[in-house]
Amino acid sequence: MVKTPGQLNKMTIAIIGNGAIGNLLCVTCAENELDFFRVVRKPIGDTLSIIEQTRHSSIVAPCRPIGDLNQAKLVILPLKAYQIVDAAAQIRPYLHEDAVIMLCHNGMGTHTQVAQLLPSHPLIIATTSYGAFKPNSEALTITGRGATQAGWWQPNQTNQTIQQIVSGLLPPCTWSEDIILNLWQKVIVNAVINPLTAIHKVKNGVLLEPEFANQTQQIVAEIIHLLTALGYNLFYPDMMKRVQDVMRSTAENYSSMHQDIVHQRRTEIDFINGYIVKQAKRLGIKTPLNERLYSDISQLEAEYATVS
Ligand code: KPL
Repeated sequence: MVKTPGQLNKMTIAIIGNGAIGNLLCVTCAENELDFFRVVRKPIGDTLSIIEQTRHSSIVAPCRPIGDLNQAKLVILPLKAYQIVDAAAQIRPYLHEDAVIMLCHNGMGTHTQVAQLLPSHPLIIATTSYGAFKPNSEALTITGRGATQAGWWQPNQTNQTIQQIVSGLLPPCTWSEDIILNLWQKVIVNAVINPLTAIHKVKNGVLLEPEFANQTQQIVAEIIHLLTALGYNLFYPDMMKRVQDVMRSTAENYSSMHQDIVHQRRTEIDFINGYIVKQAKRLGIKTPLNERLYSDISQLEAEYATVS
């Protein structure tokens, strides 16, 4: 049965952290008049300033203590991939027994660990092409409203009310029967765009230039080879088109990995090209270009880790 807005906004949502996608979710919770709060590590104000194209506005995005998590029936972890497992372990003692957990980040490999850590909590995995960044901890710039794919990790754990709420958060949202396949499709895009833009210090659209064609083709071909061995039926021309479409639609953006490298932050490489390399090694498959990108980005991270 479809719930009325009144029934939906009685349910409390908790958003973990103060990342760009987390704050974007605060904006869309506010737009949907949902009851929500944030759980953050460092104290920040409750007001969030928003810039979207030429519009400036603000919302109240309350921060509450971790102990209040037991009031939330939907707990979203819109964090970096490398923060997920620690965050899941930290929130575990405070969760309501019926809470549904939702992950939304680039890369792969965290969901199995979260499912093991929180076995009694239904898990939603989402991937979105919405874009946002934080000029500072109390501001958010929304660069694009894209689309979202979401799916339940265990098909027998679905909850229609929560599904309806999630559908309204980063719309349009399609529900997938095989969200892992959708994550792989996104990983192909990230495995090309993220390391290449970070290494060459360019915007996403620059990768459409002919000098990057060979590398783009080889990265995609290596991943398709791996996916075929894993039993997936993805076609090289479709995936090339998908990668180029994203380069075009986000041409003016700097990828998240480019931004991480510029700001000397840890990147999600372990969960993108690193994950691909690990899976390929397990199956005895060669992915030399993915290996090189993995090692180049890891090297850049190691350089600033030793300097700072
Ligand atoms: O997801 C992205 C990212 O930057 O992490 C893409 C799709 C490459 C857009 O910039």
